[in-house]
Order: sequence, then C-alpha cells, then structure tokens
Amino acid sequence: MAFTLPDLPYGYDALEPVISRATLTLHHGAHHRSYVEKLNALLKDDAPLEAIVRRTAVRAKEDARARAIFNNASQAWNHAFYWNSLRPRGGAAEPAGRLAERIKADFGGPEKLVQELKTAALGVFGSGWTWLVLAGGELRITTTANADSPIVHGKAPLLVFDVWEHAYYLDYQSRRAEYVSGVVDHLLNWEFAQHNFLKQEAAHV
Ligand code: MN3
Repeated sequence: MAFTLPDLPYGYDALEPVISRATLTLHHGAHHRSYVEKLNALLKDDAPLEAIVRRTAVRAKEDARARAIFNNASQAWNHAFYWNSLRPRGGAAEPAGRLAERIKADFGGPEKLVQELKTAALGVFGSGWTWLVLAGGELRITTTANADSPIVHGKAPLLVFDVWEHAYYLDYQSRRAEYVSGVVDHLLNWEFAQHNFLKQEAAHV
C-alpha cells in the first residue's frame, strides 16, 4: 500500500494570522506532499512510516538509498506530527494536568519552557526542528537538523515545530523570531502534548 498524505487536522486558513493560508497551502500541499511522493517512488512497503524511519536511520550514513528513504520518510512523519502539534487559536492555551506538573518540576514553569523553546528554535543553524520530548523520564527540549527525528534517538516526542525556512519565509522572510514567537505563544497544541505524555507514562509504568 502506498504512503498517503494525511489531511490537515484543520483548514488552510485556521492558523492565521500567525501562519497564512498561502504558507500552509504550500507547506502541506507541496512540501509535505513531495516527501510522501518521493518516498512512494523509492519504496514499496506496508510497514508503518515510523518503522521505515527507524529502520533506515541506521544505514543512512553510509548508504545513499537508505539516506534518501530516511530523509523523505522522516520528513513525512515529522510534518504529520507538526500539523498535530499546532491548533487553531482559541483552544487550550496552556499545559494542564500531569504535564503541567512535570513542566513545573523539569523547567520551573510554563514561562521558562516557552522561553527555552524560543531560544532553542532560534539556535537551529539552517533547516531543522524544535521538539519537546520525554527522554530518560524527563521532559527536555531538543533540536534536530534537516530530516532528523528524536524517534531514532530513543526520545519520545510530545510536540514539534518546523524551523525550515519554507515554514515561515512567505510570511516573515528572514524574521524567524517572529514566526517562532507566534507559534510558541499562540499555536502550540498542549492537549496533543498531554496526550503524548500520558501515552508514554502509561507505556512505562
Ligand atoms: Mn516543513
């Protein structure tokens, strides 16, 4: 069965004004689509995307074909996770419940976490991703370059946002800080993070 482009969990204009309809249409309809189509051209496989990512990551350094599959499979996975990490404005604006307790314990509170997310995203040199992960039982912020993903480094992602230029250039040109502030302050889906956090906790009891 071929890999498919998942629908966005909201409309193309749902993230305005932080992310415009034009950006989202291009980002999902052209960039994300292209990763899925290239992956289908490279590989016929029934395994879940996550399994393809993990399997090819091991050989990606020395094997050009494995690298091409990894890059497209991981970008397809990362983008699907990114769409779910964002929410139209107006939903739950802050972490709650068990996740909020852990944020207080591991970062000192939501304001500190937000600041650290912004700093990390601005520190990504070139193309990459900024993640909130659970690693070794602790919440951590991590960044990855290009197509790389925490799922191949033993870390469980809770939230991600894209800091490739294609995520913001139409709206902000080189002003990455404005995009990052808009996303972190207004669009992060803390309910999705909480869902991922509780799933991890349940799996490690
Ligand atoms: Mn992207």
